[in-house]
This record gives sequence, structure tokens and C-alpha cells, in this order.
Amino acid sequence: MTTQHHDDPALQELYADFEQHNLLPLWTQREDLMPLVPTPSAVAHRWRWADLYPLAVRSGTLVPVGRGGERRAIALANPGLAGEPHATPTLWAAIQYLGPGEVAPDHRHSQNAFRFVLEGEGVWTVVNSDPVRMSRGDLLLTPGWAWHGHHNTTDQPMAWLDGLDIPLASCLDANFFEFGPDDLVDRSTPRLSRAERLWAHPALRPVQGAAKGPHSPLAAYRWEHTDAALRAQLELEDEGHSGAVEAGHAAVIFADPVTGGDALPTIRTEMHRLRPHANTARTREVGSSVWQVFDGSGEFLLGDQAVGVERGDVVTVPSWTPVQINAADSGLDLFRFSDTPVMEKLGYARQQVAGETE
Ligand code: GTQ
Ligand code: FE2
Repeated sequence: MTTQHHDDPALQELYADFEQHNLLPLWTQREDLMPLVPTPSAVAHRWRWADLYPLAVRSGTLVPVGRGGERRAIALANPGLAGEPHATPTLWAAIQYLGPGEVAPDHRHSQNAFRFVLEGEGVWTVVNSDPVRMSRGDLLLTPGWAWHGHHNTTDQPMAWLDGLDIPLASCLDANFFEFGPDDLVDRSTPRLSRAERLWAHPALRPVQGAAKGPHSPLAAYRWEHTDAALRAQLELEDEGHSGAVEAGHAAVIFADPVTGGDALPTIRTEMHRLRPHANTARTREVGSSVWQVFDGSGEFLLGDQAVGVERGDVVTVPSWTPVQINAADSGLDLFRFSDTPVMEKLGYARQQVAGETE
């Protein structure tokens, strides 16, 4: 449409009449609406645990937790997303803090959620009346519409990382929310949830006791198992069986034990382990992700930006941004969550690894 005369009065009148009738032509906006490759507003950003944790502690002394606000959760707001409490266009990431003896009341919502524990213990999250212990390295699920509340049984505070699909549910206008009873009914503190006792046996699932919903029936993925799986991958590599591992980089997906698919329908959750000085291939993917350093230190190369990371730091990666991760001499354990299941289900998934053709 480059041949048009934009000062043509008849054309100006056409545009004015379009506006009058709530119409907008494609030809003036094609490049923004349908760019050649994704042009995310979200940016790559790092939050340091050394900043996050003290701020959570300060909230703990100043802000009560209870009905209404529901959670003392502080969202990591991507600087590219105009003040929205969104880590990426689809994902919410927050640090949640629960002081000694505190209770975050029962509620449920259509948004899918998980908690990942960097450090501490003593909180039980009660999911559909099943008390689930939280401790370092554990991934705890709160799938959409499951009732959940948290309580701290100790005299020590605890903080953890929350991940939810709040921005996705928001843009789809799919958000529902319901308050539960003000007090948690079951304040027991079992070592294993009922969900784990039923479902956490490798490759064995109960004949009876069908899983409900498009998510894993397993409420907790324990660090003991995650760690063993990663260690085994690297040991096999040491023994010359390179099958599952690429150049010192072990990784697992937290899976639904029934389907083998993602633990949550909208969020992929993974754990990665890089040997000391290992590097990942520079890769870009459709969809956004959030990483948290669980242990060790290293650097993220995000596009042409290098970002150093240490234990607890959180990094956002926008869609189609090349990422390479380099471990320092300590090696690097990383938790990651992403909107990849959404991209896969919708047929939007694409990946490009540097040096390979698509
Ligand atoms: O723990 O239930 O970070 O409902 C955001 C919304 C945590 C929770 C968040 C929530 C929760
Ligand atoms: Fe919640």
C-alpha cells in the first residue's frame, strides 16, 4: 500500500469514518500486528535474591497476611511490561513470605500454581485438604481450582517462589476465584502427603484412584528424587553413556505420572544441573520462561547481555531471546518454569539452537 497518498482528503475521510465505526485497517499496522518474528515487550531481567529476601522480611514485619489480600506475595514485575505484576506476558512469579505461626487462608482459583522452595522448611501447604510439607528443593503443585492454604508450624519465617499462569488467565478472561473457610481445617504435619503416598512410586500407578483434571495428581516432587535423577544422568555420562545428557548438562521435566506430560497444563517446570564450567548451547524458543538459581553460580547470556547469577537469583527470558547459560566453577543447579505447554498445545512452539538449522 505504498502507492497511497496519505494527504488525499478522501483517504483521510475514509480513515475518519473507519474510526467512527470502530474499524482499523490492517495495512497501516501490519508490521506491529504481524511482525516477522516475535517482538516481546517483556525484557530479560535479573532479580537478586540478596534484594528479594530482605524486602520480603520487611513486608513480614509491616504487612499482615489474611483474608482479602490472601497472601504475602510480592510479584516480580517485568520492567518491559508497563507496571503490570507480570514476570512475562503469561507467567506470574512472586516471592511469598510466611512468618512464624502464620496462616494464609484457604481459597481456590482457576489459575494454576506451584511453589518452589529455595530454602527453609516448616510450612505445610494444604491442597484439597491434603497437607503437603514444603522443604528445600521441593516443587509443590496447586493446580487450577484446587483449594489451598498455607501454614507455618515453626518459630522461623519461610519464603519461597510462587509461579502461576495469572497473566495468561487474565488475557484469556478465564479467571475465577472463591474464598474457602477462614481457618484451615487440617493442621496436621505429615511427612508425606496422601497424594505422594498414592502416586510417588516410580512408574507405578494405582489401578483404582483415577487422577482428576488436566494436571498431575502428585502434589509434591521431592528434592531427593530430583537430585537423584540429575545425578544419575551425569554419572551415566561419566560412564560413557551420553544418552540423556549433553556436554555436562543434565535436565528433567516434572511430569504427570499418569500421562508423562507436564505436571501443570499451562506451565512447564524443569530442573537443570550444569557441571562446573559447562555451557548450554545458545538457544531461542517461542514462549517465555523464568529461571531461579537453586545452587551454585554462573552467568546467563541473554541476547548480547551477560548477567551474573548466584543462589536464589531469578531471571526472566522473553520469547525468542537467545539464551546461553555458563556455569562457574561451583556448577549450577537451576529451576525453570515456562509457558511451553501452551505453545505446544497451540502449535506455536519453535526452537532454534545456534549452529543447527531449524
Ligand atoms: O499462594 O495461593 O503468588 O493465590 C499469587 C496468588 C500465591 C497462593 C501467589 C496466589 C498464591
Ligand atoms: Fe492461591
